[in-house]
Amino acid sequence: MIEQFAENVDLGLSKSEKTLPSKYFYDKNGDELFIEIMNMPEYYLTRCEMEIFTTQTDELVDSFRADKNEYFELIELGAGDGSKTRKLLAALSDKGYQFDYLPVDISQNSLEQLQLSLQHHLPLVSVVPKHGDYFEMLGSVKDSHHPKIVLFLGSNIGNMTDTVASDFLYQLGANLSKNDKLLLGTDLIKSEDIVLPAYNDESGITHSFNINLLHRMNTELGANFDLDAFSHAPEYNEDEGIAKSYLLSNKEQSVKIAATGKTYHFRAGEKIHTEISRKYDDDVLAKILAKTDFSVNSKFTDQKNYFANYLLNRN
Ligand code: AVI
Repeated sequence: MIEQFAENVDLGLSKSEKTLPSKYFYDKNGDELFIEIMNMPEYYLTRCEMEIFTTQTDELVDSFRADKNEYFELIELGAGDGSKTRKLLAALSDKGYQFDYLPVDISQNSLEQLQLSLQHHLPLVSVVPKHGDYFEMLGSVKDSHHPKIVLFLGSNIGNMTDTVASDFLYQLGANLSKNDKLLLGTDLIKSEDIVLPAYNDESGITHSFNINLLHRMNTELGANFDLDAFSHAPEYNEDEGIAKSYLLSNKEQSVKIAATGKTYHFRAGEKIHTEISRKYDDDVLAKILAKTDFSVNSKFTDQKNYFANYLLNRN
């Protein structure tokens, strides 16, 4: 795990345009900061998706076209704290569907919290947690032959480039069977005055979230990043509908990383690209789905039309 982290960091920091993979945001500290982000006034995404899950629960359940007499697996990729899914789990359980809930998450800590909270709130729902990253989990999805409904919520797909998203959905489709379903949560393309503050909040939580990546390298890879010598610098291109987060070097500096045995140089003002947060519309989704086995069945949006949950059918 540490070797892979070091390898990924070395690869990213050796490029002429430096990058770091966003999946390393999520250690214990990063998980906690992300929960704070979801509660920030500027971060509308979670509230909008929660509104959809709260006000259209029955419609979502109906869209799955599940058979009450046939057991199915409800798999959630990147489950996080599962608060939205709880609405769905409660409705499915109340309506008498037969299913197991399989939350998949890169964070062992989040999975444990989720399991405890579900045991408390929904003791009748059977929970089978899976620890790992989504890509690793794709193969294991295929091991069972029961019908599957996959949840990929929270705009998590937005943290992939379009090419990676398309490839990911292609592979997910290849591991599913005809008429399995995918519920995909996407943040919709909208103006900069709404999107940018969500990634640049007044209280500086997103700053801490981004800087935590450097802190993590200091503690886990023996790096000597001066955390005050970098700033959080998000950008949003409204035409493309893509937000990007950067860490900006406030001065010319060098950083040593013991785990890679190398020193990395940063120019004053040089940026490290740490995250992409892609926003969607029907056309963007259609292009991403073009080479996959999925087609759009229905679309659920919040009242402001900020966020959409697309129900996709595996053809
Ligand atoms: C997890 N993911 C969908 C979040 C997003 O909106 O891209 C991560 C995040 N990064 C900064 N704020 C939130």
